[in-house]
Amino acid sequence: MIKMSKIVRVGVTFPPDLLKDFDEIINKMGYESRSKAIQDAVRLYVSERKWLQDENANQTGVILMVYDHEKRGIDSELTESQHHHQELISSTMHIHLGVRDCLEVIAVKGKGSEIRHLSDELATKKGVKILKSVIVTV
Ligand code: NI
Repeated sequence: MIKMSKIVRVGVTFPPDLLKDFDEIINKMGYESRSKAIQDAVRLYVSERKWLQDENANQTGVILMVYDHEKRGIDSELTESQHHHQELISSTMHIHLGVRDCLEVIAVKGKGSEIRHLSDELATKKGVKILKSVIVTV
């Protein structure tokens, strides 16, 4: 019986500019092989999108947001939302950025649909300027 190789070779085409940018970045990062860098990039892509497909599965990640703490009522609204979803939240880190802006990093663990619900609830509050959810599915 012939043993199947664990590595599959594929041919991919790239627009030259994209490949140039990619190579510049991975060289600065210190990648020795383009294949390893492409594998990592694809793994990240899959990981970022997998949770969108399977919202019932347990997921882990962080919600990262920047908000203006001088917006009236925002601090208590954000705290209230987080208390409401305390079963999802493992930890919250708060960093004061400048005079008005705050960065909050919320570590979450739970059903994908519930993480999305919390993420949407926070993102739509007045005063929240940036919100990103990073879910890691390995
Ligand atoms: Ni702050």
